[in-house]
Amino acid sequence: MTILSILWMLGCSKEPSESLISLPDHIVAGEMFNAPGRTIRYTKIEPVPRLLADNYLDLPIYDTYLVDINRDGRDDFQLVRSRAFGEGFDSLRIELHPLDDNQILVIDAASDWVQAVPILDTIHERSDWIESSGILFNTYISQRDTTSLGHWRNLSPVHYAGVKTKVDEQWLYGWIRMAVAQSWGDNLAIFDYATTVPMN
Ligand SMILES: [Ca+2]
Repeated sequence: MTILSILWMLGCSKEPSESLISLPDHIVAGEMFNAPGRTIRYTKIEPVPRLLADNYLDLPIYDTYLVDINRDGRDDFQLVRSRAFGEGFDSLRIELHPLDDNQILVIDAASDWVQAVPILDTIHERSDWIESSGILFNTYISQRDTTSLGHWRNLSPVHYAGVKTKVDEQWLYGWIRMAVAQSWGDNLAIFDYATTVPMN
């Protein structure tokens, strides 16, 4: 038996390890329609819910918006806006909470800053994910000035939060499109969202 035929036999004896159910391994930010290798479930929100008002003092102390990204009747992510009062300043924070075992994309795995993904960027497993709450931005407002921290501050209008949900122990990738108004810097709107789904 030649070395070549042994190598051929070794190659043939390899068991297929991949599941027969085909799961897309990424989604492109802003992707709404099915593409080769990816089935997309897209949801547009009407009307656009605004989490924030024109003046932060008019805002409720706490409010939330739930996202059922694959529309199976079970909420997957929660946007939370909370307002707090400190000594000499108020603070206003927008967070993205993954529910159940879901995860969100952050700027690096050691932080909890939610990444603002530009349109057409690929969201995939090699990104940095956390399963705890992440912060879009945190704003401190005093009589003198306003300071914002976070990847979503001072952005051009539309960006995407990368998310993933666990289905049958495998990950499905998704995005949530949001905008931060430039006039005040802290006015967040949610427009639509999408996720990959298993392909039949
Ligand atoms: Ca769901």
